[in-house]
Formats: sequence, C-alpha cells, structure tokens
Amino acid sequence: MSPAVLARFPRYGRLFDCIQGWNGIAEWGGVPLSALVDLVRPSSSATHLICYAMDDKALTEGHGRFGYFYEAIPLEVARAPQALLAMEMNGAPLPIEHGAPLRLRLENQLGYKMVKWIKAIEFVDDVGGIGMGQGGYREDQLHYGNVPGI
Ligand SMILES: Nc1nc2c(c(=O)[nH]1)N[C@H]1C(S)=C(S)[C@@H](COP(=O)(O)O)O[C@H]1N2
Ligand SMILES: [Mo]
Repeated sequence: MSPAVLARFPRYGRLFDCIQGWNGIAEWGGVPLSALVDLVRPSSSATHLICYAMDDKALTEGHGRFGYFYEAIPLEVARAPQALLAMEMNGAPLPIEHGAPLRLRLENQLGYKMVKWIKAIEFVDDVGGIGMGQGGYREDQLHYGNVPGI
C-alpha cells in the first residue's frame, strides 16, 4: 500500500489491555471496520462478523488446545468508531508478529477480540455453529466472556 494511501487512514493510539493483565500502547492505521460493514450491507438478521485467523493454536499454543483462532464481533462493536482493520502500526507497515497482513483493533474491547493474521471475514446471524459455539476461540477454550468491553 502506498504511503499516500496509508496517510489517509485514521489513526488511533490507546492503551491496550490483555485479560492476563499486561498492556501496551501503539498507534494504529487502517480502514474503519464500519466501512466494510457499510460496503457489505449484511442482511438485517446478521448479528456478528467472524474474523478467521491463519494460526492453528494446536501448533502455536499447545496446552491441549486445538483449532484455528477466530473471534465473533457483534455488529454494534464492529460499527463503533474505535473498530479498525489495521494495516499499519506506529507509522510503519504492520509487522507479522502483530498480525500482518491484517488485524482487528477494537479499542473498546480486551485484547483477545483483536484478531491477528485475518484470512477471512464472514457475517453470520448465529455464532452457535462457529467453532465450539461460544463466540470466539478464547471463549471456546478458556471460557472468556464474549463481549469484553473496557
Ligand atoms: N490470530 C490470533 N489473533 C490474536 C491472538 C491469537 O492467539 N491469534 N491472541 C489475542 C490476544 S489474547 C491478545 S492479548 C492480542 C495480542 O496482540 P499483540 O500481539 O499485538 O500484542 O492478540 C489477540 N489476537
Ligand atoms: Mo490476551
């Protein structure tokens, strides 16, 4: 993506919180997720969008976990101004360790909702049939809450 195009993206900097207690600060650039929702015009029955990631947690996390990382994002969270499809971090292209080529930034949610290494996005009207049905990988495997607002 050219610097001129990147320069037009909104940028957000905010304290980032993981549920495990660590945090960090960065500045992110990208496309508002609401722009994608507007473009797709999901049917009125759609409640969430699912971000599917490239990482197989059996390989990257162990502890007996399995399956590809994903998270379900309620459409009202996706439409919020704090929701970004990020391609840039601290003024440079998004690095692989932080989710290149594309990651979610949801500045009003805990870290585990911010899917890195996105490979596909799907709009659904029920999260029950996705993964183990709890609304996300961390919810399925660790019983985290599925709308962790901060
Ligand atoms: N694809 C994918 N995205 C993910 C995760 C993951 O394991 N796989 N972990 C989540 C969790 S629990 C946190 S706290 C943040 C960490 O983001 P960072 O590596 O940019 O700090 O990524 C989130 N996104
Ligand atoms: Mo996390």
